Amino acid sequence: MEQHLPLAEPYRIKVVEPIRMTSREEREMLIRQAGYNPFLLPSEAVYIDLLTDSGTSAMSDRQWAGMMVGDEAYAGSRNFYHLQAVVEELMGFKYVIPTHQGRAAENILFTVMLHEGNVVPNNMHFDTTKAHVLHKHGRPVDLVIDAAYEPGLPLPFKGNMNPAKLEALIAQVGRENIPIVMLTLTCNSGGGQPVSMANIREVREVCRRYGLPLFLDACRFAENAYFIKQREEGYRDKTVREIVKEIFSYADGCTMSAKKDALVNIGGFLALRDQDLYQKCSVWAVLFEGFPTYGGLAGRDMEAMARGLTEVVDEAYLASRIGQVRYLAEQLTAAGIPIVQPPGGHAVYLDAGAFLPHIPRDQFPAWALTVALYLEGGVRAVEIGTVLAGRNPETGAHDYPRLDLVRLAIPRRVYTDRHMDVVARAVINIYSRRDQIRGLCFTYEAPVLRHFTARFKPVDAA
Ligand code: P70
Repeated sequence: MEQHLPLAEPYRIKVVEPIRMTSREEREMLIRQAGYNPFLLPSEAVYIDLLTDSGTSAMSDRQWAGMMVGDEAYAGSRNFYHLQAVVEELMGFKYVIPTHQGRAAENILFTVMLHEGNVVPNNMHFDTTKAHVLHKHGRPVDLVIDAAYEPGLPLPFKGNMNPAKLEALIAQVGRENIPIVMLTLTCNSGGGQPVSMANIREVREVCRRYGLPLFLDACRFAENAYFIKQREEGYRDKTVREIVKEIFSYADGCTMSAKKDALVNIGGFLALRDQDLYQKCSVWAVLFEGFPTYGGLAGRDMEAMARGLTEVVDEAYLASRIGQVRYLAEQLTAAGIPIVQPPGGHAVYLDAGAFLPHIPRDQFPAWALTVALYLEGGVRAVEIGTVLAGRNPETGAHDYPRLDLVRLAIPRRVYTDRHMDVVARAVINIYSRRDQIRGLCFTYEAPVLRHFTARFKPVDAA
């Protein structure tokens, strides 16, 4: 019988960057020298780098061409106006402040909106957002649905906020102590899981009743919109652009790390609906980032960002992007490997607790899995588990997170499905001899953000 043609990447490759597979012996030496910390490996020691999907995208020829028409004026660069027009058309926000990356937009927004003792609800805070709330002496609260903490449960929108939890929090702390409500699209800390349109609407409705502004952490908005089109009743026949427009119509503004769904290597922005708030934010933008029409970026970077934002909502691109993540996930699932189900938009998350049940949590099973993966296939992944979570500042004990995960984040338009085959095989190989993987202990641990600089040794090593 005749078969459908498979769907291949909707682009061809014009420029290549050589990468090299090292030998097992080299990797053993390299990871030992790096103190068993993948963050400390030189990138050239890595064959397939799945540390992050942030800033690692391949730009298109159109974006590179845009870099050549950068207007590097200090004020009023044409690329800024282009970016502003694209953001307004796509998201409906009139005011845009470019920033050097996502966390800089968070810094500006929280400086204006947050006061000591305030509480910020979010489906799940990403680390930088959490750190910024804490830095302003606020309290970040995660209100995601409980299913988000059950890795095996394949629900379509595990990034949803529980609106009843939001109402309860408002009743408990008082609306005057909540300056903004946030939703992170997609929910990175929960496995790259999308938020449904119905949920965004529900949360919006609670916010409206209490007069609270709703902000989106929009890093992966296009991936979230694509999931809505695929999974939510009533959206199949809408375009991704229409879905994106509707998503943002419920929000008062957004912070954006353009390093994800704007397909650039550096950049971000803060987008706002309200002129007053924009004026307040621009004051801090000048202090932290630069004049509000460049915000810490070159004109050419804003042009690449504007062009990337129009490319990312292309449905053939999104089908290939999300399809590649699913392709990797399906191979792992077929081999019985425990992953967060369903796979996310930008990454597959291995459930290290279930993968390595023989390693006690204080010997960092998820971290040990990242080391094993590097040794096996030269693949660099990131631990989203106990090491990342840090210590409880009061007791000094590990602040055990609910899940010990390893994230395989897939850069956009960078690797082929053949690279995914290598990753899948590496994971499957180590799974077949998982009982031989040993835990780790610290030889150096920094007091804050310990994961970046920590050094380890295998537990039974001298
Ligand atoms: C990632 C990176 C960044 C991020 C995010 C959300 C939902 C804001 C930001 C900040 C960070 C990372 C993590 C581990 C290893 C390397 C890098 N996420 N909100 O990979 O944006 O970085 O531009 O300031 O995911 O998830 P920015």
